[in-house]
Amino acid sequence: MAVTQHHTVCNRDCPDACGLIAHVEDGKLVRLAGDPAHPVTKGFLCYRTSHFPERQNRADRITRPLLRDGDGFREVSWDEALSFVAERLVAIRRESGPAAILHYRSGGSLGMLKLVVDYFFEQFGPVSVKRGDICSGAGDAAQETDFGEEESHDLFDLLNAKHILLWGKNPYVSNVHLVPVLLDAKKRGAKVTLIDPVRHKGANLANHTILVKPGADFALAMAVASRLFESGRIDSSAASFTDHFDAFSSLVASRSAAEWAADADVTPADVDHLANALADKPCAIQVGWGMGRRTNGSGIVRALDALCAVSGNLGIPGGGVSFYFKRRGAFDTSFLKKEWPRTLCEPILGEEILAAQDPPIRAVWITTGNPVAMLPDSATVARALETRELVVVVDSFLTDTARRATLVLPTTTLVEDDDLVGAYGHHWIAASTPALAPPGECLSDLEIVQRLAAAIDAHTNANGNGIAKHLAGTPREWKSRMLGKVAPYGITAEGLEKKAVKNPLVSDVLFADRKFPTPTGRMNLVSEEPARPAEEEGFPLWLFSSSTEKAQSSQWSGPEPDIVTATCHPEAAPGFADGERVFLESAIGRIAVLLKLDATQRRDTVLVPKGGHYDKGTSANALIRARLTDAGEGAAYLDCKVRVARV
Ligand SMILES: Nc1nc2c(c(=O)[nH]1)N[C@H]1C(S)=C(S)[C@@H](COP(=O)(O)OP(=O)(O)OC[C@H]3O[C@@H](n4cnc5c(=O)[nH]c(N)nc54)[C@H](O)[C@@H]3O)O[C@H]1N2
Ligand SMILES: Nc1nc2c(c(=O)[nH]1)N[C@H]1C(S)=C(S)[C@@H](COP(=O)(O)OP(=O)(O)OC[C@H]3O[C@@H](n4cnc5c(=O)[nH]c(N)nc54)[C@H](O)[C@@H]3O)O[C@H]1N2
Ligand code: SF4
Ligand SMILES: [Mo]
Repeated sequence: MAVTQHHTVCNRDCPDACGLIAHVEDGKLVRLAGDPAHPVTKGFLCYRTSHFPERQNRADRITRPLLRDGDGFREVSWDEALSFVAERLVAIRRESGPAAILHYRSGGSLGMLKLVVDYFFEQFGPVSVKRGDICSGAGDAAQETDFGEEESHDLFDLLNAKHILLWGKNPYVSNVHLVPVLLDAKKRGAKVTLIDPVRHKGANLANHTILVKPGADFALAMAVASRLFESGRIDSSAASFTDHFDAFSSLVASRSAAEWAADADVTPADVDHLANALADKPCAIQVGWGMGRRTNGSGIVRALDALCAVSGNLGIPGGGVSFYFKRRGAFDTSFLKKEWPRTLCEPILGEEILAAQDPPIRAVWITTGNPVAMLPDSATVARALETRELVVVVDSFLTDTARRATLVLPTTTLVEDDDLVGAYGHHWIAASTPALAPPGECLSDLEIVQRLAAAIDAHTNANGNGIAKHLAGTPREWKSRMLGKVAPYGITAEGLEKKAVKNPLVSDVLFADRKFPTPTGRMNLVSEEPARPAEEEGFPLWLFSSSTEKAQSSQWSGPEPDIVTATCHPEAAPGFADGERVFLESAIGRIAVLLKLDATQRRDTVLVPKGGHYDKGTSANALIRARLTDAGEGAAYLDCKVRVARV
């Protein structure tokens, strides 16, 4: 059989939204490559998606609806599955009101058409939904508070920078298409500094690396600001375009640069290095997403915003403090009213479900998520789902979450996808189309809610006045509907299916006029130090559960490890040997791991992959308490202290 090539876009929860070339032979995905014509993808893909064919072709893919039958499941037809769930949802709505149903949607796909599932639950209910954001809530809140909006400079504006600060970023693993841009910037003379408590491959491309103490970046930023004040290198106009300049100055002056530096466990030379880089404009700050996942995470991002502003790097080409690209900014989602009767806080979802009253949560519908493995405190999330009367999970595999479902509905994967995608690491938008037909009876989330709406209408004798009519439309029609804002620029669904286009609604440099969409029109400088987590007696090591190149959150490409590898400095595990099987214990749980000793790491950290399998004992979230960040209702995944213990 000949191999055909199909152009599409990656919908994974990743900053890069790559153009993909899917190689298909005899209806089977044999290879995935990067689109050479995409300006950011540049013809290459990350490890996890290059190896996606192994996942796509796994024998344990769910291909028919599965209905709970005792401890296991039995395969049922779509008709049986949908009439079962239509009947149950309608009964719960009638008896307890729609707020008794929770729709939880996470990041399994960043496709915009997934919002049609939200729309279904708005039309059917509105039901209860989550609030807050485990991923970027703290940083989002920081930038919205400081600037009144959250956006980034054009990715290629980094080529105008003299200095680039990679603040808590691991580009080789979680943002691989940033690497060529950094290398190009270096060729043009830019100097790169990495600030990260973990020594990773990013250090190879950095000219200077600072292994800051975990969660101490606020103190580090204050140390740098202090040096800038002392040496008269503060932007003289800063007081005119910011609020709280005096309060910020007093906060910086409340300790000496040396005291702040000691608190961050960095040398005065490191502080000088950063102050010099910021003063030698333009200096771009690239803020990673992981650092915000701390109880002081929003405060940390606010401190970096402030550093950018007072050093005069705001609003200039090659400067800025870039955290998140507004990936939905090009799309029209005004069909959603977003008026929900009740919201449950995502980082503490397990407790929230268990505690909900008037009405209690009776049913949970899960779209594009594996909350048992990926939310903190997996045990409580698992218990919350196990004790509901109806749990519906739409997925392609029997995940930790799906195994706790009443009904599992089989769905499409990223190469069978028909959707619109924006990126949170650049400004190009694109549309996916299926490279191949899904196996068995898998349906897209869109088709599932369209069919469910019809089943509900039949059940309620709605006779054409039900909800199905609101959801009608082919994927192409839904794409066109969401492209209303950019259609005047000649952007169409057909066009985007062929070629990615830069969102025409963005500017390459932000706040060039130093005007901000805040209530006062000025930038908001942080003026208080956020509290750091209390020490935990007996648990000396900071647990880093950060992205690994082999997995997209809990979705491994290729074989999933049977045991977690935990990397730490030999002195962090005295008396233990490299390769030894040990326990990692936190205040709430423990998992077995294989120790890997690495003398280049700090002595107070231990590193495991972020996504694992809870039932197999490979998920870090068995150890991590459900705690909120200081703002934005994010999850403080990284404020988890552990110890190494003998098996
Ligand atoms: N391969 C792969 N790529 C991914 C993902 C994946 O699962 N696998 N997930 C995707 C998703 S969902 C997202 S949101 C993004 C995640 O993007 P990030 O959260 O930014 O990615 P990570 O690589 O987990 O973390 C980035 C870096 O932050 C550092 N860091 C942690 N705490 C601190 C701190 O206190 N101070 C400083 N200075 N640095 C700190 C970590 O050591 C790490 O090197 O990546 C996406 N990309
Ligand atoms: N310990 C720790 N935990 C973390 C993090 C961390 O750094 N450390 N990071 C957090 C972050 S940043 C994030 S974003 C979350 C991610 O949390 P989740 O979004 O829950 O992560 P995934 O494991 O990717 O689960 C997505 C599921 O969606 C399914 N899926 C894929 N495509 C589709 C589709 O088209 N339709 C449907 N219905 N399903 C689909 C996949 O098979 C997969 O099971 O994890 C968080 N959890
Ligand atoms: S996961 Fe990210 S880097 Fe990998 S192919 Fe998809 S968009 Fe590109
Ligand atoms: Mo994320």
